[in-house]
Amino acid sequence: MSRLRACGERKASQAAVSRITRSSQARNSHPTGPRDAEIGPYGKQRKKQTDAALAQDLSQMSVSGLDLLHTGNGKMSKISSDPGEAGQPSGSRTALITQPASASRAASRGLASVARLVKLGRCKNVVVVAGAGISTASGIPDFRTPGTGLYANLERYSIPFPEAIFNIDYFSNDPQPFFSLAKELYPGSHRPNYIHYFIRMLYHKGLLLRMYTQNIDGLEKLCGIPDDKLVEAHGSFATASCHLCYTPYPAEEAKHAIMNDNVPVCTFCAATVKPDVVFFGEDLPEKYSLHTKDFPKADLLIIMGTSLQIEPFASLVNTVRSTVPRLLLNRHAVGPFEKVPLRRCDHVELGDLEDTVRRFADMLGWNSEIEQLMMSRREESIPALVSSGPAVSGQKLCQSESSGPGGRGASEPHSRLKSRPGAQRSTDNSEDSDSETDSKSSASSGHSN
Ligand code: CNA
Repeated sequence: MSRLRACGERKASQAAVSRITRSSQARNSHPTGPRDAEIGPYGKQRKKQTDAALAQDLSQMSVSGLDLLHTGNGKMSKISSDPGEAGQPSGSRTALITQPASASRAASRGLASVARLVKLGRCKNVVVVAGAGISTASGIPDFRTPGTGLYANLERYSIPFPEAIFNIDYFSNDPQPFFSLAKELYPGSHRPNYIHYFIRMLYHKGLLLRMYTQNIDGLEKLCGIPDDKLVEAHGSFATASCHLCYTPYPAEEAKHAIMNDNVPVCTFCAATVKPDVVFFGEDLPEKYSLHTKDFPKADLLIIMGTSLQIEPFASLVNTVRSTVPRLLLNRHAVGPFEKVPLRRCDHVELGDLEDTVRRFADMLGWNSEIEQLMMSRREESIPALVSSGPAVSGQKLCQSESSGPGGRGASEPHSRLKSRPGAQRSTDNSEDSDSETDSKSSASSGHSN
């Protein structure tokens, strides 16, 4: 059955699920949905408080991080229109540096409140929403951090505007900028850090309902978060396919081609193959639709290391129930956390993510367990997160404008490479292995929900 036809059938059988396409547009910072309509002044709608500790926690929530959200003139900062600064309220850096001890204490109380809720056993369905900021401690630059982010260092990719690197039309015309970036991001050369292992510990404790990541570096899987607990919303390098007709292509061969400055070419239509990383305008993986079940079920939402600038991912954070605590751990306030006053159950802890997560783990009493886990994993080799078999067909709901020449008959793919001038095709692919097996087996000691 051709992949396109298969997509059509899936579509028909999922009539209620609309296509979900990645958008390069910054999110609307106003939370949407019925939840907001219910929010009243602080304390007014507090219900079902069953113990004094919880009541105290909730009363502290509304003040967490507030001092950090104001600029010197007491007004809320605006998001800069400069893509390099997007998501960073002006003045927030100064506010962070000069914050009085009381502000710091208020923010830490927020973290402590959430830790207390976890310890009280009130958070058993934790959803984590993450972005590139969780991997900067592993040495992978994010997009938007001024100075170090990829958007500030684009000269080496020779692209006219930052988003071009993930623009499918641009890729169609010239895949080289993305392939240069892919060479840096391909799983295999970076290790998960303390933050990844903290999330893995949530899983190990039986508390992780699901992690939704925008990252494509594969470090979540590498640290042992099992596949069924992970939604890689912007795809991954684990599979590859033709960017025009979506014929699957062996991911391992695509990697070898790209790493050796060759262009992997579709055996069916001769268009360029790309790893199944979701570009702007492309559909998100089918698994993303799990959010419709997960977010209403969540009892704690932790948002880490993301500027919440990319839709539809950014809006996910607005789909938990209004009574559910949302904890933002980031260098600066983003998305709905830029609004003052904060929602009643919102907490913001600003600063370096690894420091914050270490403090959080300390409060939970998990630190030594996490360190031990990291030590044990460090002794293992890093598997490459590229499957050795052919790419899995039907990974996506259905890609947009699927009109590639001859896309209706995905035959068994064979490798065929279009060499760039002066580049040699490498044939040695023996070091790649399937990581999914690894992460599943390594995580098997944990509890699954
Ligand atoms: P982004 O827009 O670059 O935002 C990252 C956020 O994390 C910013 O708000 C930073 O301030 C914050 N941050 C970075 N480092 C730290 C730190 N050490 N401590 C605290 N906060 C920190 O990236 P998003 O994830 O929001 O954007 C989504 C894009 C980025 C996705 O489509 C990814 O594919 C893409 N991306 C992924 C990777 C990766 O896989 N590691 C790397 C670069 C870009």
